[in-house]
Amino acid sequence: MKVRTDAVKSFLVLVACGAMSIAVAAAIPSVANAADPEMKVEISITDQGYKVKGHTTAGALTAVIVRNEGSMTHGISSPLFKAGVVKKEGSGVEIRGPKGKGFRAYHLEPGQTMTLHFQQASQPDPATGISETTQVPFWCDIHQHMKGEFLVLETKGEVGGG
Ligand SMILES: [Cu+2]
Repeated sequence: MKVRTDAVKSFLVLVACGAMSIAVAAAIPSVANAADPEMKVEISITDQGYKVKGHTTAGALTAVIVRNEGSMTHGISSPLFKAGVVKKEGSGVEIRGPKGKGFRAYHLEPGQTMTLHFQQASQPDPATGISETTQVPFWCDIHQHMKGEFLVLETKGEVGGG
């Protein structure tokens, strides 16, 4: 009887080890994904307004990280989020327009963070064919005096040396 118990025990140990190596193997691809060259723009919100760190380039996938460091609910809205935001992660709530149609804003409670994965294509001037650096303006739909922007740099033919 004792021998049989030991056999069951070592079988269980083997199963546990197997599960662990599967877990380790599964963790490796996500570490590789985190190293993807995604651009980053950080927006912190206080009750006074927005603080923006960073910029992005046209066509680049960008993690726009929004933090509400204020004491009340704040929003962030931009016409360019409608087409540009491919995915939202974190606590933000999407606010729809009248009758639940269309995007209006994202709302964030105090202390919350969300990430908007954003991408804006090059927008060449139809007359000249030249693409220029553009701005993504945004504002708080709750407190309309709160405004900010980040830049989308055009890299084609405009980058200086060095
Ligand atoms: Cu606000």
